[in-house]
Amino acid sequence: MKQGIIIKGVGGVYDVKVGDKIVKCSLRGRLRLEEKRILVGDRVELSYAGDHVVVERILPRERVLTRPPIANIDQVITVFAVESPKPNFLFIDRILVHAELANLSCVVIINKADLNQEKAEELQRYFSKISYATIITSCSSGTGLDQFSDLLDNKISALAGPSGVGKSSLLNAIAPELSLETGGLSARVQRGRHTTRSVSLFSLPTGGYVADTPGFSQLDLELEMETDLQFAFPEFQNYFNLCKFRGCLHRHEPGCAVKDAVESGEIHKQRYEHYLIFLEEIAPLF
Ligand SMILES: Nc1nc2c(ncn2[C@@H]2O[C@H](COP(=O)(O)OP(=O)(O)O)[C@@H](O)[C@H]2O)c(=O)[nH]1
Ligand SMILES: [Mg+2]
Ligand SMILES: [Zn+2]
Repeated sequence: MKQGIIIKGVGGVYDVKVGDKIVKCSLRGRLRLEEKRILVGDRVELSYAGDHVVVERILPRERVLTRPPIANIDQVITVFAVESPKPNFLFIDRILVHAELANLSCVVIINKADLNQEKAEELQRYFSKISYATIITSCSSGTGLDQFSDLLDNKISALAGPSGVGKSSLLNAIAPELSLETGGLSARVQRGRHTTRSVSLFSLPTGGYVADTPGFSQLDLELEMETDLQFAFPEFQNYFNLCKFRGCLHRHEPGCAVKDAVESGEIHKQRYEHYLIFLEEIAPLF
């Protein structure tokens, strides 16, 4: 029985990557009845009946990202530009937090370095300090593109970031045969036409798969408790056990080691402010 990976699904027809081919499949009736939602990234077993191919079985999933829905995802890659558009740090943190809560490893790409190399390095220091792996790239000069390509090698990744930062350009640079449209406008037009945005994976010649996503505009956190949010901020880890109160939310509690670390500059004020914004979203004070 052949195995493949679902890379796209529209109206009950699935594109499955099998070896180096893409095969159109439908689902075995039994699977359709089970209503187990099949996701891009799912590894499946196929059976062949003449030229008709059906998905027989979905193999057990490892990690799942729920928004956008991708099975067996290995990493989230946050992309932004040094300028044009200016980095939106709240949006970047939203993506990072979302990935952390899904227990996914996260890499930060600082693109358009050709526009301001100094700023790119400053941003790299900022994110490295929080403990994120970062890559400085430029589609114009070619900086960092080999590293970017290596990062995607043999993995399933989601590229997340706002429109215009160069996500499609980065993918075109390492896999020209994708010939993705760039410039941002076309993507917006397309979104207007299809109200439900379905995610699909691009298959890379080097063996990886990548989803080009607009980012996570909503932070619908699947948290058991509001005390879980602090775990999504790696640089808080050394402090929150030192807070005076167990269950400290690092908001207004006295003897808070996280707030002290913000005061002394060990934790970046902006990150703490974003923590408070997210906390307010999941656990409003009033
Ligand atoms: N200067 C510069 N422009 C870039 C770079 N990467 C992409 N762009 C430009 O930024 C615009 C948006 O790129 P696009 O790939 O469509 O961004 P996306 O919306 O994130 O997919 C396009 O006009 C690109 O030519 C870069 O590294 N440097
Ligand atoms: Mg794009
Ligand atoms: Zn605290």
